[in-house]
Amino acid sequence: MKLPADIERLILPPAPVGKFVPDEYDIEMSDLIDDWHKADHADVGIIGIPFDTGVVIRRGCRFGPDGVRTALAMSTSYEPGVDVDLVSSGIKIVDFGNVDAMFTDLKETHRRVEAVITEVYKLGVTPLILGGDHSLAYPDIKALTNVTNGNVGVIMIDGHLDLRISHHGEISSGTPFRRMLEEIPGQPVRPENFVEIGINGWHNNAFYMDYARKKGIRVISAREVHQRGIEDVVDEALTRATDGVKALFLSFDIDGLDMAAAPGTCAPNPGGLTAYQGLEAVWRICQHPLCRGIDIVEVAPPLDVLGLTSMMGAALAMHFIGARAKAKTAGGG
Ligand SMILES: [Mn+2]
Repeated sequence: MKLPADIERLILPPAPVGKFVPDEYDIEMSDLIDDWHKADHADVGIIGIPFDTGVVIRRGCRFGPDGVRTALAMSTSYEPGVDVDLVSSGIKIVDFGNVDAMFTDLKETHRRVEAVITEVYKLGVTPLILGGDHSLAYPDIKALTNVTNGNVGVIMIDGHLDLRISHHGEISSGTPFRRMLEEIPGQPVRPENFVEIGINGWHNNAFYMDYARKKGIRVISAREVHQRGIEDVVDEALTRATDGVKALFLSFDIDGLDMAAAPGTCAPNPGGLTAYQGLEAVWRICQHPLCRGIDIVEVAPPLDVLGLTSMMGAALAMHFIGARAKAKTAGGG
């Protein structure tokens, strides 16, 4: 595959996913990730964005992409619960590396992210984006609208609404979805195609919840997920988000999970989704035939405990790859 030269200059080679205590019958992720330069095509392309200037609380998620890649080294090709084997599915995975982020310039970083991911979409590759802070969801989703001419549905998993107008006049990790609804020129995401899952905790405010309600955004709290079950909630979210759209994007903020599953993040939450609920949401949402990408954001290795949050991020990434493998075998694509 080939990217335009001005785009290739914006990405830095990834730290390779290493080998990890291999059994002769294990196929590890290091065996399954191809060099993108040499690959003819790929189904899934990993892209890291080591950037956390949008964080207003505790920084550290600029180290997220390489934290998750390190944890991916412990992953193999098969998961018994979903019974998918990546090898027999024939799914092709590449790693494009990390976007060359500028810590001192959020808008320039967003411009680079949008440019790189737009070109990845033009190659027909489904991006697996590793953040980085949640401000990046805006350029991630804008890139998809660039290639679909709008008509994108979005499901977001998060502890927080992320619908702020601004933080003291600036773009932050609290503003991406307000921007997605109001600022994508000519082709913003329609509120009725946007669903938030997992919102919880005394870090939100009624003003922005009112905005969500008035706009017609469906907000499903973590409490509602615990009471109804993730399966039912995902069914509802998929019905809403895919109604009349050409493509679906999942934005997964690791702080939508309970702090037991994701302690290493800028704003950990008691009462968030369980690890199972997060994994099951990815599994169900990302098998959808319209699914065109995911970002997994706010994994902050310097704030982590025993590397658990990086492992959680890697497990979500593997469930995404597994779901795309399942979709590929189901759809014959
Ligand atoms: Mn968020």
